[in-house]
Amino acid sequence: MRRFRSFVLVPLLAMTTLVLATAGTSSQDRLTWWRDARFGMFIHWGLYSIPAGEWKGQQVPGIGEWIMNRAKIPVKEYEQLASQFNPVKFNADEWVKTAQEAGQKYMVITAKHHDGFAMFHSKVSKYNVYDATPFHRDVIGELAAACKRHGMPLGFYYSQTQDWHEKDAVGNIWDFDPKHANFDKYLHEKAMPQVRELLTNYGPVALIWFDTPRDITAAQSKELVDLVHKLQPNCLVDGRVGNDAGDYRSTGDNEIPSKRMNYDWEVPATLNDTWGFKKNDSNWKSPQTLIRQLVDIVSKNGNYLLNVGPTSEGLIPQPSVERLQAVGAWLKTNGDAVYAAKPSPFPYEFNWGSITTKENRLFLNVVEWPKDGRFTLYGLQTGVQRASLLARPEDVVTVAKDKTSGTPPVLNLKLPAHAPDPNVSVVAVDLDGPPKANQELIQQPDGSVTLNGQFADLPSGTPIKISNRGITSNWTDPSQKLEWTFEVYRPGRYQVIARTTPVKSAGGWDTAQWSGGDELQASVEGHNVSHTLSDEGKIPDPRNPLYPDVKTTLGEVTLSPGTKRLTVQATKINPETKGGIHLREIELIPMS
Ligand code: JFZ
Repeated sequence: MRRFRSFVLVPLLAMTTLVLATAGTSSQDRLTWWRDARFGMFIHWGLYSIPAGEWKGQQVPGIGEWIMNRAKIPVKEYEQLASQFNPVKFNADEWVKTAQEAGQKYMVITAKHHDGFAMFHSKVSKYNVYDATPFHRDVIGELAAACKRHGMPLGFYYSQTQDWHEKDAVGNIWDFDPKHANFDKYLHEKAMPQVRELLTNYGPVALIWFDTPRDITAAQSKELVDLVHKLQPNCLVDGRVGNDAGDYRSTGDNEIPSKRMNYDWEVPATLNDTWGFKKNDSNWKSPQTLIRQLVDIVSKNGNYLLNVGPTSEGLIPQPSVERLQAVGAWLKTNGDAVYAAKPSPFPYEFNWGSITTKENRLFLNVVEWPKDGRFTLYGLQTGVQRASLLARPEDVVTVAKDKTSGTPPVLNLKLPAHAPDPNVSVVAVDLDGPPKANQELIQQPDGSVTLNGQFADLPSGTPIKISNRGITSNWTDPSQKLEWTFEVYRPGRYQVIARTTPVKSAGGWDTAQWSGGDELQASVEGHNVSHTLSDEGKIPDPRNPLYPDVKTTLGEVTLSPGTKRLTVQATKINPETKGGIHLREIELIPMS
């Protein structure tokens, strides 16, 4: 009887536990640690670190891990790289320490990228780092062990649809005929079995980071999510599993939205212009840009997954290490403004920096320190008790909160003449209660008004699309228009500036092109100004140095105080403009 009981009871208990665990683990539960973490390390490492952007003596444009695709390298040639992969300087503990010193609270490494090569000892395919290389070690296993030793949550990137080594997967159209591909076969015979290996053999997994959900059905995305949560109920799934099936949303690469998002999201970002190591890519972002991006992302309710691309020797490039150390040093002093911080009470961006919050505290993450120390914020509704510098709490910050007639609530701070930090200085503002702010678009203290596409009113049924950064696309019909409502407090003459963006031309991987030649008309308070979109120069977006805007002055208008409605319409559209007009923002800049 006892044997019978244990024979029946034990599996029943296990199943019940599993069902309860799965049933009890909601997306919200899984996300708690991830929301607090705010900042993670992405690692792109594989065979592509050997060519490092060069193939047969030629530089291959674009991101390094795509070299097999960009150079159309046949599988038989590319897989020879495995015999050269011997990263003897790889030290997993060093990598974890680098992430910790940077203040990164989780790590995500490529377990299998689009090239199909597994960085773990897979029984599903011999095309892996343990079986196919002289290195003969399990990279994922060693990193998982090091992460366990140092208490670092570890996730795995897995390319679930693109696999250029397999005829039934997506992406390799130079060796295989896509018409004969059986994706479901690939999904069930390689992708899902390998995901199962990752979730079975390496202990607790924090996150499975799927990517490029091309040609994957909602049912297939759900199969992947169910597999993950059945094996490890607490494991997160990112947004690129496809079909909105993830625990959070993933933006495009290096794509920081232009407004606060009321959902969980993460931006994968590069330190230079590539994910996988490229020997000739030294376009490193500055520490100020990285810290500015971090606080900007948190101010909009996002996570920052910042990438390193180790070399074929197994080393994280020194310029990457140095920049990560600078971010980590900043976080040691100012981390309270980031970790477990919540987004800004304002839905829009500020030119001077970004706002993050925590309970009854507002953090002004100031990049552009005011010359005379005078800082003004419009629209904060919650009462202010005091303000101080996170880096120098002993410094005096005086506070004056006015309600000057005709303006929103005004917070005036008198800050020390010199910023405490060369990159981003944090002013902690203690409030009477949870931070609340005006939500409408308003003129800023410097007199400017920024009308980003994310805040535009689109007529119902318009074909125009707006990206996360506010960029219009599919604007090819002159009858279409965008409109904004905003508050003006200061009468006067204003320049009307159109900020349009270059876009990746069809086919050319990284050749972002700008054609112009269209004519835009802006109408506000009875004034119409119009001009042909002509390149008056690039305006670097400090939040996204990879994506400068192109400036065109449409004209000048006179505005009186009050609520305004501005309409933009294209009076002429250049047929050469691929995908229509790519407007990102309209800016009103005071002339005086
Ligand atoms: C993908 C990969 O192709 C790339 O190699 C890298 O791993 C990156 C993190 O992810 O690239 C993408 C995927 C999605 C978008 C852009 C680039 N997107 O949604 O715009």
